[in-house]
Amino acid sequence: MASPSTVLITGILGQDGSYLADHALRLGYHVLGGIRGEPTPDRTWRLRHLGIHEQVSYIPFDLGNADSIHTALRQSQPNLIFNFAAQSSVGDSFKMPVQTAESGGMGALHIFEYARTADHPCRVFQASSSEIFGDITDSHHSEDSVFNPKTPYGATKLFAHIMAEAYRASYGTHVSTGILFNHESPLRGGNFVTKKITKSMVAVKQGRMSSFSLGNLDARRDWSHAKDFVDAMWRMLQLDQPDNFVLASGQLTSVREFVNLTAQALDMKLDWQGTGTEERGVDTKTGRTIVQVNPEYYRPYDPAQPLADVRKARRLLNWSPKHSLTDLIQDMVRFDLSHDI
Ligand code: G4F
Repeated sequence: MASPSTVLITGILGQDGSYLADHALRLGYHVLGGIRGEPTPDRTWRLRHLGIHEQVSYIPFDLGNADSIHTALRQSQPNLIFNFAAQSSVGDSFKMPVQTAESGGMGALHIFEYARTADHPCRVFQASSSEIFGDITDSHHSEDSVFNPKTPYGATKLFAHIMAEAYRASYGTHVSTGILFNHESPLRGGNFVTKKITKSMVAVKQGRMSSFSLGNLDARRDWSHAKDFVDAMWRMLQLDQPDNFVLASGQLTSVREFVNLTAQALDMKLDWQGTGTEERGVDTKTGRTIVQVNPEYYRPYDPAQPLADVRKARRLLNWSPKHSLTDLIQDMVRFDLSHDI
């Protein structure tokens, strides 16, 4: 029987998994990382950066394989499970809808099923997503808003979200979900727009790159620091009653404005010229084009993100974010100035 303080984290090698592992270790928990494949240095860089790689134990865990999931859970008997593992890129979900659904949908269901049948107390956090809202239907979107996803990623996340509710209602299983708006950090993967921007702008500043391309500059997102979200997720599993919670800052910012704020953090300034695919961001000091638009990065469907209503999380979790968007960008830029990851 595992110690009563075992936390199993799926997706521990990603941004949220790494920060959550750090949080749990600081609180004295035994942290197990469920991973597919080997914990090689190139895959464990986030845990190494946080200085916690040696303190984490790994267990084979393949979200696309039911036997692997049940074996890992029976062997480790965790008391808390944080389920982050999934194909997490909305953009990539258009290219691989089946894998997205298998890992993100059925994988989550097997975890809930373990928690339902376990002979020891087991609480689950399921990473849900603002992508489950789909079209904007309210002035502010809360846990009770209409869910109408249009992307394969959003549809998959909604399946797991509703299953979590079904397990709570039908069996009393302790599964909470975080309806997560965008959350970023220095440990964010380079396939997401924020990291692409900070990393590219730093490379331009350091003379290692002359320009880079983005897709939809008008897309607006609600960006928070991942560290703040991890704190809220932990609080969710401390509640007696499991529930759903929207996590967000409540503020929308465009991709173009994120570029401007990154430039500001690097003591640069851009002048935007042209429109549509001809739009470009020009460095006001050098007159050189730094940012271009490449329609290859447009998505088949890119729904506008709604404004978030975060009152429930603030009230019931007694949670408030510690980082502003400026703090987040400064943190990312500081990291990118000294690391090429
Ligand atoms: O950074 P993104 O790829 O994040 P996206 O699609 O909003 O998804 C993230 O947030 C969701 C929660 O809201 C999570 F569920 C999900 O797992 C993930 O964490 O793209 C943000 C926006 C999009 O509108 C995209 O069209 O940026 C726009 N964009 C413009 N140019 C770009 C680019 N996105 C990427 N990845 N790369 C570009 O060059």
